Amino acid sequence: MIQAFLSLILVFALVVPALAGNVASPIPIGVAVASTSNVALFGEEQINGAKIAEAYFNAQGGVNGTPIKLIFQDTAGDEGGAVNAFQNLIAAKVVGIIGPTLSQQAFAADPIANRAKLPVVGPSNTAKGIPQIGEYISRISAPMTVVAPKSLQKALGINPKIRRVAVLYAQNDAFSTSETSVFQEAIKASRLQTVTIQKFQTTDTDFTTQVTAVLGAQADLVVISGLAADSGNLVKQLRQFGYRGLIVGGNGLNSPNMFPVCGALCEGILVAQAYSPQADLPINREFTARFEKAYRKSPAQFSAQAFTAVQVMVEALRKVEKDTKKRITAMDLAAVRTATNKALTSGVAFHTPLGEISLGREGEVNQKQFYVSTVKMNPGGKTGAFVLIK
Ligand code: 1QQ
Repeated sequence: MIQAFLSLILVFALVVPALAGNVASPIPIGVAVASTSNVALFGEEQINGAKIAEAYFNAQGGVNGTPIKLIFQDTAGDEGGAVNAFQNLIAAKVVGIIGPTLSQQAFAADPIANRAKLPVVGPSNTAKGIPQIGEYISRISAPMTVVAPKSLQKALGINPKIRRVAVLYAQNDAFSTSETSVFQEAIKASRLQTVTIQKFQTTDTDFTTQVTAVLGAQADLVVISGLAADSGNLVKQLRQFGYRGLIVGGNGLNSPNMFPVCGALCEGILVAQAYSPQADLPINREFTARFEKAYRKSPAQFSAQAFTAVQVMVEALRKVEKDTKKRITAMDLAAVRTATNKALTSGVAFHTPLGEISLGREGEVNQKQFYVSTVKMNPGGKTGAFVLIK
């Protein structure tokens, strides 16, 4: 009896891997973002947003009745971590990957998924050149070429006397170097003078050199391209040393998790955003209500973008079922990955919390609506909010 049972287990062990060509149920979707390191300041928001999406779309029946399951893998903050997470997810037979958090990581990890022919949707990669990594790479995060200049224009609207601009950026990060070149061109195009360009590292905590240069150059606007912890400390030290002018922050300053870093001194930072929790759209009302119930706070951009990345993946899977008239779970994994990539980049409209978006053939996002917000800190200086500038 026991022997018969054991041989049954053996038969299963031999047969099941042979059947693993099909997609599992629930349908596994990989999420490779940072849950450790400094980059977890962004990653935590992404995980929160993705989990809301998983529950929301499964409550709607998932992919025409088959639920989805998000498989989370920590990328930590560097390229090696992202490569590792991607390899683990490919081995876990996911239909696609949402991630990684940083463009710096995407340039290292995305080529691996591209070679394995599985679709990657970047939830927060905004550097130039991301969709061009390969056929299977797309993003729902609008590139900084489109977004960054909007905050600069707002700063000039608030203070038309601005002439002298100090530019600071993290030189060891692909997004930051990409974004600063966009800012620097916009500064030139606005006929402003760049009085100093200062570099730093995303791991820096002491910005005395850079702050001294900004004050010495008598800048009346500071423009920062970095990540959250470094930029937060930079802002704090600028204010502590006596800089009084406006500060424009890039996408790395788009996280409420930066607020505890600069505290009350975060007040007034201007940032352009691809999302507003106030956007009056049916799906955004659903998203914000569920998010607020789960986390007792309002969602910010990185959470909304992670929700959106899950959404486009789910809608692409639904489209594959509709077009092939087959269930995803009755299809071969490789075929599902290729068909899902096609469906993602077919140009169909997705009605998301970010507004209506579509992904072009090359995988680039088309988004219509952007916002500029200013940071308002609460008394006590620990928490705050991005307040929309009309
Ligand atoms: C990128 C970014 C970062 C700020 C995302 C967290 O925009 O790396 O592309």
